[in-house]
Amino acid sequence: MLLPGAGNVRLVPLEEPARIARELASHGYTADREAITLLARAEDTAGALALAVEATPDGALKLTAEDVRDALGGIPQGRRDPISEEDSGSADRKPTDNDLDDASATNDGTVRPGDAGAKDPSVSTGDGDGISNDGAGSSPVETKGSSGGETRVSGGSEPATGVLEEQPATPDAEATRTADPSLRSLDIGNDMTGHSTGTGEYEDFVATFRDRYERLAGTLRGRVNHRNATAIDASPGGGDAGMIGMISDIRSTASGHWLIELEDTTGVFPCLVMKDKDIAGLVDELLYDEVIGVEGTLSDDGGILFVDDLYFPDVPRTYEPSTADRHVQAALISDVHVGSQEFVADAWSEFASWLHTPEAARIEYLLIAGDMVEGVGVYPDQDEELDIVDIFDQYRAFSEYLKEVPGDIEVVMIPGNHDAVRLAEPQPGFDEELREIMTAHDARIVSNPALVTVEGVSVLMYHGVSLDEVIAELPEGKANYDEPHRAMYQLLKKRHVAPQFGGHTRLAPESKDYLVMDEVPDVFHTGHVHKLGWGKYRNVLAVNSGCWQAQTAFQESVNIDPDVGYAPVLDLDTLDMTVRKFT
Ligand code: D5M
Ligand code: FE
Ligand code: ZN
Repeated sequence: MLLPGAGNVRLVPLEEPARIARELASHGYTADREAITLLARAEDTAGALALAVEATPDGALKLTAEDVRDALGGIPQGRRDPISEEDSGSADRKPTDNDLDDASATNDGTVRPGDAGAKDPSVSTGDGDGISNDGAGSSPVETKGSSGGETRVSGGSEPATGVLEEQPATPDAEATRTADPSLRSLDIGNDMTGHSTGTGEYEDFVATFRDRYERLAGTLRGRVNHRNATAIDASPGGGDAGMIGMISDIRSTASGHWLIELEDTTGVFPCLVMKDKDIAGLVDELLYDEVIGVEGTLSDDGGILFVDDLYFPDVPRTYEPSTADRHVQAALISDVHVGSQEFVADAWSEFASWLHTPEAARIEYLLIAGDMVEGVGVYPDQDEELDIVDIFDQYRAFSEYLKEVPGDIEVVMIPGNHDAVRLAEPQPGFDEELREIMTAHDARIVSNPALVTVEGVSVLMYHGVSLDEVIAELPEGKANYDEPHRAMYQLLKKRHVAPQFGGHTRLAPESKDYLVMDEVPDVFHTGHVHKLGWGKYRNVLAVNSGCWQAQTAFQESVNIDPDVGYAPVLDLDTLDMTVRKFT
């Protein structure tokens, strides 16, 4: 199969790179895309492969383009084409006759690598930096990609119906995969791996919640005219009052108003939201243990605060996300579930193959938001659907699949609820034994959640177990499985990835609450609910990334229809999203 839209340009068949990658994987290697491209284009691929493997230094895990060139030496590279010339365009390559021809035909070496927007005017390049709505009302319809093409959404605002643009799968013919590691930057923040302090004692939880309160209250202090619970309690009735607190209880009164108990470090104070107030419409999105601010008036006896205004820590309306200063992309995926009978290996391999094509040349980062494997004993009767029953074997198999991904892509992984780390959040990154199994890619293995800054763009990666809870607790219109990004908006508003304690989401006590969003992320990336959905909340891109596991028996029983085999690709320089479907 040729790449669609390749025209008269001869490209490597899509299957070829993955086949080579698998072959190399069977020898224990992962490989740079450039190395694989060179092998694929060698006249005798099999022979070149064998030579390259032989020539690779003992103990090396990664086959580089340099290794391949060294191994191939004088072997003529008869199947090269202009794109491959650019593909192999590292400065220190050994030129061949073909190289020279191609160089003169296509590229003087000064052209800025391909810009999809420039190639195809129908593609939005994300010029709109406008502030999108706050997630209420207009919901995006862009929750489905299309088979065999890509779906683009502009980087500006949360799109209304019809803003989707279906893209023919035109290769970015100018793309030069520079893959220059010196241009890359990847920083990890909020990684609690190796820093767990909690012993599970009651006092530890107190410390965690105090820390949560202090930090989230900090985001509200400037906006809310507040006093602490004890001070309000001591004041005479009447007059204005405001408080910042953690919600310890919410209940409706006999007359249909809402009584919210707010707790701070000094005590608890009852606040009443009258049912006829506008803000009463916000009560149904409140969760226990989130931090909010209120302002209003005290009752005559001073015993209750009548709420007029309610504040969330929230994302500032004027928030301006950072962008990369070069055209580089990250693929955002999750929920691979290797080891499950429903893991869709074909879709995965098609995705991995595609990553080797020029179209994907800009993808230099792969972020995986948890559930690498299916795990064991995660849900009742799960074992009946296991393809691989041993957890370590599952990670071994996952590692093999990961080897199909180009070796020059930086991989970042956080765990999910199916992974072999503690279930309570924050979850530390994989332990040594699992890292040992997954060494092939030298992936960055960090905690769930973690703040991953890629070329200046901060991506909050969180697996997403709390999304089930948000969806269960909030009305359908504010959070549902078909629009998982809307549930994510709620977490952004609360500036916390898993506010509610004691429910579905298990929380671990730590001296610091790692689940607080101290900083507003530029991108919020989750998975878990196995649905694809994305949109912008006050300029923050929320992406829930679908899965690689077909519907399980349980999901069928509760009507969860998973979005399988989608790869959302983020332009780091514009924060535009492209979604590609693999089946
Ligand atoms: O969960 C994928 C989605 O399906 C997530 O929304 C939870 C839900 N799910 C799946 N299996 C179960 C069972 N057995 N009970 C409750 N909810 C379930 P993931 O954890 O990624 O498999
Ligand atoms: Fe999952
Ligand atoms: Zn999950």
